[in-house]
Amino acid sequence: PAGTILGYPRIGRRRELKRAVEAHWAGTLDEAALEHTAAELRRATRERLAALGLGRDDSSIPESFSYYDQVLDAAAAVGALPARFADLREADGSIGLRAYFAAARGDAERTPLEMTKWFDTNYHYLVPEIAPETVFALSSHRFAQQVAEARADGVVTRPVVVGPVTLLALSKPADGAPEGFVPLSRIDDLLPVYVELLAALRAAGAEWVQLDEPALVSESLEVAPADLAAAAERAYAVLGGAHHRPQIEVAAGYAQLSEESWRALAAAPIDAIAVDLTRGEVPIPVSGLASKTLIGGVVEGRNVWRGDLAAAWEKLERLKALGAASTAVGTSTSLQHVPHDVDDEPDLDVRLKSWLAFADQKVGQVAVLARGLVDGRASIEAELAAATAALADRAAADGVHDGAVRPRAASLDAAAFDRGPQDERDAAQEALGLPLLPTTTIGSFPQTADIRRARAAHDRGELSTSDYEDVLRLEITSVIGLQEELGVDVLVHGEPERNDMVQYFAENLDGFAVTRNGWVQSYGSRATRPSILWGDVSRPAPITVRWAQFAQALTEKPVKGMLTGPVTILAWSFVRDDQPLATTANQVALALRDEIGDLEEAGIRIIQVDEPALRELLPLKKGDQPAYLDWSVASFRLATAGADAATQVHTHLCYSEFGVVIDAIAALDADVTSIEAARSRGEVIADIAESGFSRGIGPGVYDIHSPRVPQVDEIVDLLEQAVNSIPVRRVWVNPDCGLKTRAYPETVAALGNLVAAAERVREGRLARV
Ligand code: THG
Ligand code: ZN
Repeated sequence: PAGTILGYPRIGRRRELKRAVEAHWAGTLDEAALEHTAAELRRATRERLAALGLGRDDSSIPESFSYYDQVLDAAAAVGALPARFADLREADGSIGLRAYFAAARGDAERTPLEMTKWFDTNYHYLVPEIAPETVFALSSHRFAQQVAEARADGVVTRPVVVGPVTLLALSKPADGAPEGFVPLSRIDDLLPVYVELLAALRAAGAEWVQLDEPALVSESLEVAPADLAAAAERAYAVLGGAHHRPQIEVAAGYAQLSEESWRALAAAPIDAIAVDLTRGEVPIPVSGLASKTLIGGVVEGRNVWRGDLAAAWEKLERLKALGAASTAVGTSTSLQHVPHDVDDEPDLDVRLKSWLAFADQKVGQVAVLARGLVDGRASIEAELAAATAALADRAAADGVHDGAVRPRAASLDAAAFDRGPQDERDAAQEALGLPLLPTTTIGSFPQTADIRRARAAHDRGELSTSDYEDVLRLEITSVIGLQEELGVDVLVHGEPERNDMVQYFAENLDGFAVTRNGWVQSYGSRATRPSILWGDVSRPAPITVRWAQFAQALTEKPVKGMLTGPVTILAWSFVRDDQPLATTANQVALALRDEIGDLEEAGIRIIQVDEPALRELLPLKKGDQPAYLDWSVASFRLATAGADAATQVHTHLCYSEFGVVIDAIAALDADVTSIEAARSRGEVIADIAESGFSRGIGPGVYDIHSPRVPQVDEIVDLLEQAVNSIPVRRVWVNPDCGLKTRAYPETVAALGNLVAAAERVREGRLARV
């Protein structure tokens, strides 16, 4: 085929899969009905892709469905689920939905697989656990069944499976594996099962298979690029040498394929290589290409911009010059990272829509470029010109360049990024009168069904703004009262007015648009609707001041003002691609800086600027990391440096791998930082102690992802551990993260124990002085 995509959203245009899967989990939809819904969804996807211009019979339609996660799918296919799920297998030993969903979600006796970020995207995959004794055996026929299902409808699809190198490179050693064991060392044991899988796919009617190997682009995995390339060389010699197999396409999206891996794949007995030409360059000439198809990923799979089609065409021409047997067009990654369809957005401005491409529009772009490859550039001149015109229209549009925003960002000096000496701030903040080991929470309190209902009714216009705000006032009053009763030292208003910590700001800042149906899978059945940051960002009016002020008026204790930081606002939105991220981040920072000024004026003395995504956006290529850390830290400093010395600035970071970014965290120069530490508390505290981190620090003392209530003694132990390696004056006491997804009963119990533990440790300390 001349054109294809590496994958398509699988949640459904109206999140049909989420509804069906969650109903199945709740016991209201049986397995047969779930399978039926999933099959209908797959059928609708194939028909749509065909209607958008992919061929029905040339393997250009990918079969990329997943009930939960593609890494779990591959692990299940090769039987690589941890032993604790063994008794959930079917009678014949295969892995059915029961074992599959248990591995994804856990149950009363079994912890689920860990979840972590898929490369530098907002998608989370499940981490397989591999032991020296893990037995690999073909254990699920789903991939082959889906090929046969499509064949029955007259469509020849190309199954998409995470490849063996990436599967092992993304796995972690199972508990109890010997020190130094590396899952990738099991590749030779795994390959025969992939050979069997390929044979099954061929037998089911697949003419091509796509094996996804994005690990080959990363420099941020445990295994070095040269070792990944060596594993790929071995793996594809074996798989390519298999007798009964479909043609093999190896897809390496998300960044530039390492040179070693490029050479290895070019030399391997496979049939096609898909490369990312949006975040990577056209690769260098190498031998081995004359027998292969090269698929140029020139259509971005992870942003929502229509982009420069003529430039994409030029890249394909340069790819052609490498002399492969044939050249095709593709997306840079699976389209799972973008929403379904711009035409499904009745509320979006028509002019903005003309600059956008969601999954369906991107498939259309691939189809156009594919036609060009077959019939020549002249045949697609009109489409190329239309895309160029849309780009020009975008570049010239009001709002994309806002005369009031640019001069301010251009005239910043070093002082704008600097809060001044820490000792002066410490002295000024004494006035807050906080006790030793102050207690606080991260910001959100449980979002009750009542609040969600009220917001939904307000959005639909069925609840007046004043009635909705009455609901919010009641909730805030109750949250403040609860914290006073519990004896928390630094209070929060609980954020009942926010649907999502990024979307809320996007809705209240100029330069952003929000979608109605633009859902993107985050993990499993969960999705977000990322905002679209399309123009210069400014703040038409204060955003959080009113609710902060309302809450502060209810109590003598300090109430924290709660803001989302610039890096996180960018990380969780679709960001304009026509200027450096640093420029955009500083615009957001200036809007937040003004918000902080207004909060101070309203009497708020502690302000938290959350950056949970700081670690997530870290680039895959080592060479790109310093520049990223520079601009991300600078934007946070720009947002916060206008604060008075007496204002205590807090920040919060999620996810626990801090080692790599600890210097950056120190450079944020926040007065107090709270971090998630539940899963690896010892390491986090050691990292902090070792780094000589000299600010206030709150390593979370309990895991908010579980309804379990931590006991006072446990929290006391954790606090003792913290104060033994970090100066006690620096230690704060808080949960790991926001409480939004928890219910009230366990929240009240847990916070009660947290306060009691802080008091006990405090008394012990004072008694010793
Ligand atoms: N906000 C945004 N992006 C994020 C997070 C966030 N990305 C990373 C991380 N947090 C992802 N975590 C989640 C957790 C829960 C849900 C989605 C992402 C979730 N979503 C609801 C669902 O799918 O049913 C829908 C929520 C809604 O109605 O808006 O539960 O916090 N922007
Ligand atoms: Zn968090």
